[in-house]
Amino acid sequence: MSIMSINQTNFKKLEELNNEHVLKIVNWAIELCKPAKVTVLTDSEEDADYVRKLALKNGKETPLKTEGHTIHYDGYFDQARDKEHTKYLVSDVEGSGLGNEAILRDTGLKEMYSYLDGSMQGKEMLVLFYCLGPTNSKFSIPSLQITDSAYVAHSENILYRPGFEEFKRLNGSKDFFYFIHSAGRLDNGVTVDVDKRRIYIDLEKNRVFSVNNQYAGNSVGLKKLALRLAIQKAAQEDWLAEHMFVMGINNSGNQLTYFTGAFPSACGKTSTAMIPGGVIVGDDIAYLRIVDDQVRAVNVERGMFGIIEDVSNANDPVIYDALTKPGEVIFSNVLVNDGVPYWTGMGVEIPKTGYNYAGDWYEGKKGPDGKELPPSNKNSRYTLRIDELSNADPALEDPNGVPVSGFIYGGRDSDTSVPVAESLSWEQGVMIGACLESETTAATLGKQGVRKHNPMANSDFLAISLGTYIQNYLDFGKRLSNPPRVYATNYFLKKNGTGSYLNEILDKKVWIIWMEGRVNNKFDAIETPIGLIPKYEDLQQLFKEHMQREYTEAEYIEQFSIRVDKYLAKYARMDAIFSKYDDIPVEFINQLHSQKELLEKAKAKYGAVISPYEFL
Ligand code: SPV
Ligand code: MN
Repeated sequence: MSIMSINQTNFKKLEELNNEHVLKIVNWAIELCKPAKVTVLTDSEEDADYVRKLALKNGKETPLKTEGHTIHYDGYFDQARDKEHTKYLVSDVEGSGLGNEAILRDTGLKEMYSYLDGSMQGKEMLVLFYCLGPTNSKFSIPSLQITDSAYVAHSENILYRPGFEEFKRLNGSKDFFYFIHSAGRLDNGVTVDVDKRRIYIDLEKNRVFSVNNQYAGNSVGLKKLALRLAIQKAAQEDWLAEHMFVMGINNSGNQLTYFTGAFPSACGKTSTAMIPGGVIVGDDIAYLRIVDDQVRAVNVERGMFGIIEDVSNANDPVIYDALTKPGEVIFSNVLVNDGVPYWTGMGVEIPKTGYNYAGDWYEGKKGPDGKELPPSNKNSRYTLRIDELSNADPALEDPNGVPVSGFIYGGRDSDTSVPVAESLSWEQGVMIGACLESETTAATLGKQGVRKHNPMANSDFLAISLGTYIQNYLDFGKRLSNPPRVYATNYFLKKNGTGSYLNEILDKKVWIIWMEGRVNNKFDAIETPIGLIPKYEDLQQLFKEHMQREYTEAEYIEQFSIRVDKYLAKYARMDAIFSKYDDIPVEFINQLHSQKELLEKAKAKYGAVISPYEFL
């Protein structure tokens, strides 16, 4: 089959785009994947409905009781991103600076083509057009997705803006990303050959191939696969592509103050974006550019692919409401009983039987590894449009993005970092982001409490060397007369480092409001070696006003004392890590060393643990 054999209606749609590159790619994909049928989708509601129905017809999704809700299952062994088989195709493996994530381009392409060859036999190929970022915006990147999965297409219809009209605006140019995905051979709707799951990123041609998988983090081209391509593009064009939420809050009366935030997974990223009293622009990926000497950000997406575990009416009322009322929602890998979805931590009683990602389920059932199967997978998720949420910010669709006043970096750290601090400079801020670490939790395999280094929470997606990435960040700030403030947060401090948490879940609201006040010149701060920290009186008043709670001076001292020895140990770890790379900017290394010096000096003067009052 070739493009010549697709029917008139579909061919006409492609012709409308007036783009020979698109035609070539589609033709080539058809010849390689050999589908039985090809369908081209435009931005019309009719085409969106075609995809919804197709996902139901071919069993990729099943309707649930509530109107608009469906359930999708990924294979038992296909429940998360496959880091091991996600590789960059490069011509010079050694010189790429990408370590063992890079493989030789020719070798990778040969293997990929062998898996894609005939992968769509007997299946329908969907050709879809999207826009990464708001339409008609200089931030945005048109993207073409070719897939044989109606679930992937349906997810992307929810998560991204339609892009057929964007492709027309391209005027025949090849400045777009493209993604080719096949779920491969299926049994009962589930990928059979997961051992041949491969995700190959072709940095030379701004395209990604993904085969033999269904989990959205592997299959949905526009999410983390596009982020990798965007990181490379951003570094070439002097902007930033970040694994960041975008949110706004107004506590000073005039207008919203916006923050972007990067947190490794399971560190409170979505809940920070969803802080009560704030508005959400995005929860996962942002593009940031300098416009008129100001940083502006757009959400690359218009939907959320969020972790569902522990979403309850008590903890996340806004999301919980969207998940329980009629509206377009895809649930994945949760328990279903009688057409109703259930997940761990939802705050209602979970039935003892049903169907989940491992098939028929009953309480106590064991999985292939001999361990008891939970009702829902740890990484089970919901997919919905942000405008279904009552706190959605209409600025989501602003082609000029929103102005960013501060960047937030947050990790899971039981014994070192204070709950919130503002960096003394952009350069120190970049260092704080690049030194982000997070402790592993029971949620991930392996030992608990091990610190993992995750620069800017972006390390899984760095398509360029760490040194180039850091240099791009430093340069970004230098081009601004007033770079954004940078904040470090830590919601996970424990009593004496091992006991109970020192903060309550919602205390993060106070830290965000403090940041908003700092940006709007409402609060003074105390200068310490690790940055500017809040004054007790300000926090006491904020806790009273927003948490209806007395925040004691003893709590303050415990939380905001500078644990110098712990910080020094952290920076010793960082020294060891960064010295393994050969292209880390000298300016960055100097920053790291002067941070250590500041800490050593403070230690000599005040001791290993320093009360905030010493710095007053
Ligand atoms: C993440 O893991 O950071 C996600 C979900 O946002 S995934 O699509 O798997 O990347
Ligand atoms: Mn993410």
